[in-house]
Amino acid sequence: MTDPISSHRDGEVLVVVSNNPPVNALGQAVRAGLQREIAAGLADDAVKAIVIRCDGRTFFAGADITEFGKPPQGPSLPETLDAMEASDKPVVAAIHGTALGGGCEVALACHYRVAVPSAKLGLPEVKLGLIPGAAGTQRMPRLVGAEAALPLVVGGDPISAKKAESIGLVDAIVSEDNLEADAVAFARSKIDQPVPRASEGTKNEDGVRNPAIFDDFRRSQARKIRGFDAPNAAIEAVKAAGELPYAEGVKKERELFMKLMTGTQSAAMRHYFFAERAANKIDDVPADTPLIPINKVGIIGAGTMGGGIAMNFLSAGIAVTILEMQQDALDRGTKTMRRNYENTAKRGRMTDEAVEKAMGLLSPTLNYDELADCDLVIEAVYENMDVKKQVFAKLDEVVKQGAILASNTSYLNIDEIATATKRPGYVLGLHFFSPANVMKLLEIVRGKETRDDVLATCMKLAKTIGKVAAVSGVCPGFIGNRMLSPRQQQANALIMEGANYWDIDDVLLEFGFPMGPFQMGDLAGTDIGWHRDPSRIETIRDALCARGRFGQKAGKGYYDYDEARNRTPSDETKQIIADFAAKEGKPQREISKDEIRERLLYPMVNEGAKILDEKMAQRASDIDVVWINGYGWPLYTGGPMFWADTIGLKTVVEGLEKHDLPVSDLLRRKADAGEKFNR
Ligand code: 3H9
Repeated sequence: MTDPISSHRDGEVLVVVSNNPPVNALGQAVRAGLQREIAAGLADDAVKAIVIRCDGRTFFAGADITEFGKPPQGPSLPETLDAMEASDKPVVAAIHGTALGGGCEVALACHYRVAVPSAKLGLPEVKLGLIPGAAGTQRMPRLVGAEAALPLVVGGDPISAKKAESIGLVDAIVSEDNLEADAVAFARSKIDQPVPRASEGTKNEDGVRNPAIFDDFRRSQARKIRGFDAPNAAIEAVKAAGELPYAEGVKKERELFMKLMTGTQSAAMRHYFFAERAANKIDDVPADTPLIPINKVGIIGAGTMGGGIAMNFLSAGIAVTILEMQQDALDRGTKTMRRNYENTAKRGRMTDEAVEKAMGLLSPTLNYDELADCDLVIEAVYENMDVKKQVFAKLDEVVKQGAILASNTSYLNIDEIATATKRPGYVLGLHFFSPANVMKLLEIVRGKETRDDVLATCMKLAKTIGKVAAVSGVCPGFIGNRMLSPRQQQANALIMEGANYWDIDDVLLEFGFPMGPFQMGDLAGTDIGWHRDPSRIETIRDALCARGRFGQKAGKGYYDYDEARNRTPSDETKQIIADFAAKEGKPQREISKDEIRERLLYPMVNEGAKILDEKMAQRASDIDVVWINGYGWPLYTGGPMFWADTIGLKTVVEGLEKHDLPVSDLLRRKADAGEKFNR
């Protein structure tokens, strides 16, 4: 293996360069090289200053995550950085790309930081269930103050070079394409001056003067960090930076870091990091498959779904032609999109120009012929096979050859839809989740004839529009909804056996879901798909609708709602459920929360195993990606399949058997062999 670290001289400045593609992760060889070159620079009297920079697309993007969980190999990052900061010769970080995690900590241990305008800096360790572990939580508040450090360390989102300069994290912004020379000139201007060390900074005193900032910040983030261990540890570490001398603060950081590193949350979140990237790869489609250029997208249907889908492309700068059957529906859809953008702008998350730019790319139409030159058309019409087939037959007629035709169906058979066309190879499913402009997941449904270039193009496109994609084979409900179905069946069965419906929601909330199935029903509206005949009562939902219990919008559904939309269990709903159970002769009993959790979640794992066995998902981790991004499965458990691995597949099998629920072949085989879904 070639040495990733080299150095060269520019007069009295030593330039240390890392070349460790793809992201200059700080693996053992990089740390060793940095330590060696810096020690050499410090020992050489002719060297008066040092610049550290990286080749390739980015400054160090962090510690090498693949090394986590393995026996540590020296030198450690903290010791490498301490030796560097201790130098009396100025050390300058020259930053481009993303200085993240350990990379940002390298920059913090340098005496100065210069960055190109497009650079970003951040401490995203919380997203891996960790906190910075190379003194980032101690140097950052001392350099920029606790108040500015909190969002960086606890939130984990990177900031721009400009913002970093404004808080004192970056000393100078240099020209975009002259980084090394500008950094060398900057370093030269600091020769023979006393060096500022972040570890000796005093900005952290803001947290001592006003200790309320920590609790205030925790409160402001409460919803976002519910259930996660790392953000609380991060707050504690930043607070410690004000309360403890530097060396003790570092010790405190290490303690917190090690506890998180050896816990299941971080293991789960690291699993997810790689799962998301693996999901992007299709095993039997070569990585160099040529892509179909997508410059113009057609959307059929301007309702909530079609409009939301369209916004993804508009926001990414891709022209969209949106088609409806009636002018008023088209106008309504277009207006809603504009209103959504304007609301985003009002919240300061988009400029007015960006709103106009996005809307300027939209062409509403009532005429199919205007879709002729689209490179991709996505239909988002009513979920009915005959309707979908008519739409696809029409599209096949009018849209140019070589264009991709996609359905947003959430459960219909893509292969059957494809038979309505003479180009089944260009047909696939692009299943967006509502609200489609917000939800991260895109299930890409691969038909039996879908071509490699069509799939590869859509995978790439997903990234362009900021989605997390996972490929599913053709089966009813694909990966996500197929696994939702047994959970819903159990939820319905449980309430008929005497479980409180609010206990079912609470069990899922306690597990970490944002809401349970009955809250979800109320949010979406219990009247979705209702036949609208109050005298025909065949299900609990029919009974709720017959009494005007349409959900949150009516102030009552499964629950009663107050003005602030707080829910309380409803006596009327309890009676409706009790009457149904009595009518069906279901004996009632008390049902524990443990039983509820097992009966809701284990059948999902079982269904996931069947999906894997039938090769409807490429790998178990793809299923985790679907459930985390599309259905609110808590990230800190790693997704259903990783969670099953952590509690043990034998436990899952025993639980299913205890409740007389089916166990799939694959699940049983793996449990018997002591195996896991994820390696
Ligand atoms: C840390 O630093 C802890 C310290 O505080 C404590 C030290 C004691 N390691 O995302 P991409 C791989 S924790 C190993 O597709 P992009 C990635 O798996 C770390 N591998 O590219 C992928 O591999 P493959 C804190 C890594 O352009 C390839 O690189 N840092 C690492 O869309 C390309 O990645 C972070 O959390 C890594 N650190 O985005 C930053 N990073 O091609 C994590 C990436 O085989 N990284 N890989 O699938 C990122 O956020 C993005 O990768 C980045 C580039 C924004 C840099």
